[in-house]
Amino acid sequence: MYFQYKAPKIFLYRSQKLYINSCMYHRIFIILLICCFSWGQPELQQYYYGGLDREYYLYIPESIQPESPLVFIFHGYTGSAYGIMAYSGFNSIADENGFAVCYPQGMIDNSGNTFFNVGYSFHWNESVDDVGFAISLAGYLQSEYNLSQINTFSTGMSNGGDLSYLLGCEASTIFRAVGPVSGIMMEWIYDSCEPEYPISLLEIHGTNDNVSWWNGDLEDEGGWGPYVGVNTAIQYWSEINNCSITVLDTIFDNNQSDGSYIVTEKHQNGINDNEVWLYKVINGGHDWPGAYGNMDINASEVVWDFFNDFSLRYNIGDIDFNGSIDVIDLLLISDEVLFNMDYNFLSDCNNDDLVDINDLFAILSMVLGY
Ligand SMILES: [Ca+2]
Ligand SMILES: [Ca+2]
Ligand SMILES: [Ca+2]
Repeated sequence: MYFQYKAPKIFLYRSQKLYINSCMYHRIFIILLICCFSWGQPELQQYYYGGLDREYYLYIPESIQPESPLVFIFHGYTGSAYGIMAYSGFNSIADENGFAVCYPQGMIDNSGNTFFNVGYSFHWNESVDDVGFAISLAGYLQSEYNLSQINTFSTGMSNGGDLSYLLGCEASTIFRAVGPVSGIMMEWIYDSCEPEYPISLLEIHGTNDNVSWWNGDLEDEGGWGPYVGVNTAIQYWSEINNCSITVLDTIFDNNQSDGSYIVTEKHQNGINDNEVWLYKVINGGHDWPGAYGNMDINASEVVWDFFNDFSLRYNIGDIDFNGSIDVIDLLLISDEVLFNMDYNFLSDCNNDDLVDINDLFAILSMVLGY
């Protein structure tokens, strides 16, 4: 079960027949996709965190450059890292664009389903710290594979999208932007969300989503626990980013047999040029567009383009971000070394996790053109 369809039985009061058919269809689709996909893919990796053996897949294109972006992709409730790696097609987007992709695997809950802990009501007794896990793993991968400490992002399907919202709230120093797909903000997350930095956010969501309801579920009728509606969540992120312009548009209805089309709502001109985008899939369901459901767009490409647009361009050694390595940067790093200031990765020219005299000489030689 890959997309939250296998909610506990009490949730199945909505059109059970339709639900089961759509579930079977998606299962067959995913099984076929995985069969075609198995060759040449990364192996499952282990990572010990919070007293647990966690697992993830990491895909790094052969031609990747140092300081390339890192994208986390979290699967849905009862889903798997392998499943979302197969249907999202993110590895080939990484090949074309030069970034690394990490697909963490959720733990198993009391019902025997894989999950990421965002505090669903039936997870009241779960203590798995997926936020801590994501932060820790991001730091490890950045350092181990020389990936960007700034351009690290999170997306995910459904439960994985919900976690991306939570990471936006609680780990905004690690994740530069987040892009939930069919995700929602649990009410407790909405109420407690205070990002250290406001970050850009993209949500792709169907108005007829029968799992993560468009208008939210504050009364907890669906059994996941209370969550706010999509508009409420987008409004919140738009406000914390101080976005002052909203641009509406309709995407060309490329596929007229998928039963849906997409209206975009882009909140722009925010703090640090941040933007908050909503891809509203009119009549769309609980889908990852392009893989299943709406076929007018490829959600994975939209998410990557969004992350790419909001990546910070920088060069190691250009400490003041002005586009050149010069005497000002030399003075800045001298201060950092002399006054033992906090670690700044832009000053760590030899990538040894220290800023010291070696980095000062490295910048000096760059300034002198050696
Ligand atoms: Ca369409
Ligand atoms: Ca500079
Ligand atoms: Ca160094």
